[in-house]
Amino acid sequence: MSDDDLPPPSSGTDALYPQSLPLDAAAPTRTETATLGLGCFWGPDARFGATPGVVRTRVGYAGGSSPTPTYRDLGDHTEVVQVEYDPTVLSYDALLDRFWRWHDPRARSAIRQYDHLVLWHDDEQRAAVEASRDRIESRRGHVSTRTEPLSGFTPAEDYHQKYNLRADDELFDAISAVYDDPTTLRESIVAARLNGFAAGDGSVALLDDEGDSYGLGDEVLATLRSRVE
Ligand code: MHO
Repeated sequence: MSDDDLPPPSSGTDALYPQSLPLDAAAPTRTETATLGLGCFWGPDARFGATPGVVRTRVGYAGGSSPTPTYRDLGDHTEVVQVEYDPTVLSYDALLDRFWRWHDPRARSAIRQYDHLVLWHDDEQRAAVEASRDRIESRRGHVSTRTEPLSGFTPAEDYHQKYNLRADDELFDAISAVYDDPTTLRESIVAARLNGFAAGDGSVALLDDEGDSYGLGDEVLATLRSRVE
């Protein structure tokens, strides 16, 4: 199962991937993609962004049938985060494990916009989703989380992408100086990590492990450290 087998996302992800920063230039060529809804998409965008093995994140709308969802006119869609990951570092099962831990599967959202849902991309993901759901159900009782096939993904407006990073003037200015195009920023691995650190989801271990490959200099590294210490 690789992204080569998948239909392209409905729009907006065909731009060239960013290359200027070392971690982006060293991106794995083979990635897989998961699409998950965990309520407001700002939070999970940051948490997955700070997860080792996650390559790219983007937030958007999925799980409904209306043709052109926007934040103001969502139709029957739900806020989701799309997580592109390196399967040699992080498995789909490990991602699912986080998904189930990061929400209460028995709690149903009052509005569809914030439903908990996992949208499988193929039969292999479907089997993993159903097995994990059955495990949880047998231990904890009825699961309200929606489990469905993916049938399209519309990227959200630029101002929702890497939302926590956008609120962090110092980090946002540093990466915007390198990637001034919003689509390039959205697809940057470094931006995904910075978004995680901006939200407080980074860690000293992650910084020690890969901070030098962000390529943004010592001052930014010191700022990242201050966001987690
Ligand atoms: N409007 C809510 C959630 C935004 S989320 C992108 C808030 O201000 O927290 O739905």
